[in-house]
Amino acid sequence: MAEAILEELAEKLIQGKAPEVKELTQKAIDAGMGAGQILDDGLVAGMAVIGDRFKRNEVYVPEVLIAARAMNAGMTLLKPLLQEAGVEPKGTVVVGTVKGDLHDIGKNLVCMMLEGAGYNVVDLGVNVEADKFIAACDENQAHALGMSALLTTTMTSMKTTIDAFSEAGARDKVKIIVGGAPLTQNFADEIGADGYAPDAASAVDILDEIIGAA
Ligand code: B12
Repeated sequence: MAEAILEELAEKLIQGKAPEVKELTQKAIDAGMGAGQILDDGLVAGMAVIGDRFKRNEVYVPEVLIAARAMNAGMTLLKPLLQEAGVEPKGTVVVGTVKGDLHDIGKNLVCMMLEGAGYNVVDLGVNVEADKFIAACDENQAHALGMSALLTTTMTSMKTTIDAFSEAGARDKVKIIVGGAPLTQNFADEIGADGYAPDAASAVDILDEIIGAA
C-alpha cells in the first residue's frame, strides 16, 4: 500500500502533475508514512528519473521546470514535517551566477535539481560578487559553492572568486563546483575548482561524489 502510493507519487512528479503530487503527498502523510520516506522514495525518486532523462536528452528544460514545480507542490507539505522530524539535508550549497552575468535559467535548474536530491540550497541570484559568495558560505556553513557563468567574459569571475576564497583563508572550508555553457572540465581544472558538470543532473552526481553524500 505504502509502496504503491510512493510509486504513483514519483510517476505523477515525472509527468509534472502538481495538483496530483500534492494530493498524493497528503495521502502518504495521512497513511502514516515518514516525511523522509515520502521525500526519498516519492519526490526525490521521481526527480532522479527526470534528471537521468534530461542528461540523455530525452526531456528538455520545460519538462524539468514542470517537474520541479510539481516537486515544490509536494515539498510545501513535507517541509514543516521534515523540520519537525529533524531530517537532515545532505548538505548546504550556496549557488549563484557570477559577477557581471545575468543568465539564471541554468543556475535555477541546478538549484531545483540539488533541492530535489535533498540538498539545502541558498540561491544568491545573479551578478554575485566574490565577497558575497564568501559571506554566504560562511553564514550558512556551506559544504559547497556552485557558480554559474554563461558568458566567456564572465567566466574569469570564477577564478577571481576562487582566489578571493583563498585570500580570505576560506578555500579549504568549501568545495567549489562550476558550470555554464561555455565551461569545460579543463577550464574548471585550470581555475582550481573541485568539480565541473555539464548539466543540472550531473551537478547532483558531482556534488554527491565530492562531498561524499551519495
Ligand atoms: C536566455 C539568454 C539570455 C537572457 C537571459 C535570461 C535569464 N534569465 O537567464 C538575456 C536576454 C537576459 C540574455 C542577455 C545577454 N546574453 Co544571453 N543568452 C541566452 C541564451 C539564449 C540561453 C541561455 C540559457 O538559458 N540556456 C539554457 C540553460 C538551461 O542552459 P545553461 O545555462 O547552459 O545551463 C545548463 C548547464 O550549463 C549547467 N549549468 C549551468 N550553471 C551551472 C552551475 C553549476 C555549478 C553547474 C555544476 C552546472 C551548471 O546546467 C544547466 C542545466 O542543464 C544563450 C544562447 C544559448 N543557446 O545558450 C545566450 C548567450 C549565453 N547570451 C549571450 C550574450 C552575448 C548575451 C548578452 C551580452 C547580449 C547583449 N549584447 O546584451 C547579454 C548579457 C547580459 C548579462 N550581463 O548577463 C551569448 C554569450 C556569448 C559568449 N560567448 O559569451 C549567448 C551564447 C548567445 C550567442 N550565441 O551569442 N541572454
